[in-house]
Amino acid sequence: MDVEGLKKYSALHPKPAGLTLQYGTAGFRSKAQQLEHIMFRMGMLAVLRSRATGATIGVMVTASHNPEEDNGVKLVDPLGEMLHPSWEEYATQLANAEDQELQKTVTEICQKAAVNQQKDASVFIGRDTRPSSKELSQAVIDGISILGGQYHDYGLVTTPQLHYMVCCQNTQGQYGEPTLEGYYQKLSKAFTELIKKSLSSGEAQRQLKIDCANGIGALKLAEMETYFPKEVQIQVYNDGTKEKLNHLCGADFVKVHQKPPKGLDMKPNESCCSFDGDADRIVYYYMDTAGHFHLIDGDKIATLFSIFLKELLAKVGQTLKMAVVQTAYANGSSTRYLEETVQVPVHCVKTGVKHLHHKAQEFDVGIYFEANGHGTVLFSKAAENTIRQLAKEEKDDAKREAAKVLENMIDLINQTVGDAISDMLVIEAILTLKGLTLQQWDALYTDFPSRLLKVQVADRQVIDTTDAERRAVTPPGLQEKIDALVKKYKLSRAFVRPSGTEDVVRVYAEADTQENADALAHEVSLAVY
Ligand code: 16G
Ligand code: ZN
Repeated sequence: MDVEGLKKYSALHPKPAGLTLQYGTAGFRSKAQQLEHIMFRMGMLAVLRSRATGATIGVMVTASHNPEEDNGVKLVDPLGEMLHPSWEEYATQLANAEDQELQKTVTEICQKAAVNQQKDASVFIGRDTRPSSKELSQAVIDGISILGGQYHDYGLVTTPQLHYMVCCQNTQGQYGEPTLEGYYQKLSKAFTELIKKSLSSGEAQRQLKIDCANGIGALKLAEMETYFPKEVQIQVYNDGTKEKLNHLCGADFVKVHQKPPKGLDMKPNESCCSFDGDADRIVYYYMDTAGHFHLIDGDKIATLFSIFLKELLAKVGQTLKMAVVQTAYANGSSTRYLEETVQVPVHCVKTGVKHLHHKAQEFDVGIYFEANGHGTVLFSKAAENTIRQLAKEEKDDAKREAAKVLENMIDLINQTVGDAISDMLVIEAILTLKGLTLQQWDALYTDFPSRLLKVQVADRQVIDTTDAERRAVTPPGLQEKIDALVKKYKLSRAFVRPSGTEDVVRVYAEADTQENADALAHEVSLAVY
């Protein structure tokens, strides 16, 4: 290790004394001014992780749907997954070491994680459109360089694009080319293959209005224009040329406020969707003729995917195990519909993409979505091989055709992480192939009335949960109080959990009417104090 160089560079990216931050569900997130040292150190950590795994590691500079003034950073593991939990601890340790302890901390991590400091290291970097992102990614580069790592800076990319690049690189091109062109070509080819039959039968062009949250999604959709399937006519709104990132728009805003974003004029029954600030989430919506707003969230996207994939799997006649993974926030009506009507097993896990992704890996076809619109589908290697072989060799026409559709779905879906652009194309393809309107999709089931509140408490960590965050084990007595409140209402449930990204406790309630859901959430929030 170049000790003098490390001293010099860490002085350029000094840690504010006493500041401690934690690598949480979404990596590090904070006000951008507080993150220089974090970025420098995460560049270093990526080098160590690369040496430990012998693979390329990703570093993404973004704070997703958070305000423009914030920023954040996440590491991407070799196959495009989130950083392994065992390394989150090292990330936190390195982030919080005082400047003079930096070298010692790196040595300690290398010992604990058996990192050979002599090995080569390679890191891919990406960033979102925040004004602070460029400079912060420069600090990441400094961190990589000081430990002797190689890097490739992709500059402005969506979070899922960076995940894709890392996966392509580490699978020697099996997943695709690690370039933006490779990504656009892979998606547009699979999409066109999927819908070409419907088009020859005279299907009209699809129209879609997209709110890009004034973020990276707009840039990437513009870049994709030459590749973009002509079958879908898109109109981009909130492209970042006029307004601030995520301000009164984007997937998170639309989901939380259950209303259309600013800057998108919506006529009755027009199809619309919103990306979030780094384009890893998507929600759909429309306004009916009476002017009522209808949100189609991650739960309904998971339902659409499930129906479609289940039908195809039945057609190819293979016993492939399919399941849906949700979190406690999934609307109870979606869970019931999936289990009873679609008849697919549903599993509930803790909030955070890594938990959903991990669980979905247990199945041949694992569909996961958070209600907030982050999700994707994972196909096991065995399932993928079977499907590709059937698509090529199966004698029975109907079976072979179904296998081909599945094969194109595999190529269209970004299996590394939720991806707004890819999910949008999957949705548009399914709606086209099934001849469904947004209204028909929305009508599959009706959400139970629900309410999500946040409560400020002295110390949110006193609340500990179990059963995928659906029950509180501490403080003593809290769960009993919630149980008693839930009993007062029909068709109700409620839970509390400490947020992993804000200093608040979240309270969620469902009940038979909106008034009751509101009342239950309110009463539970009083029990939390
Ligand atoms: C992060 C998670 C998201 C989760 C949210 C919950 C990732 C990439 N993102 O944004 O999946 O829904 O946190 O936030 O895992 P909360 O803990 O504050 O409720
Ligand atoms: Zn995001």
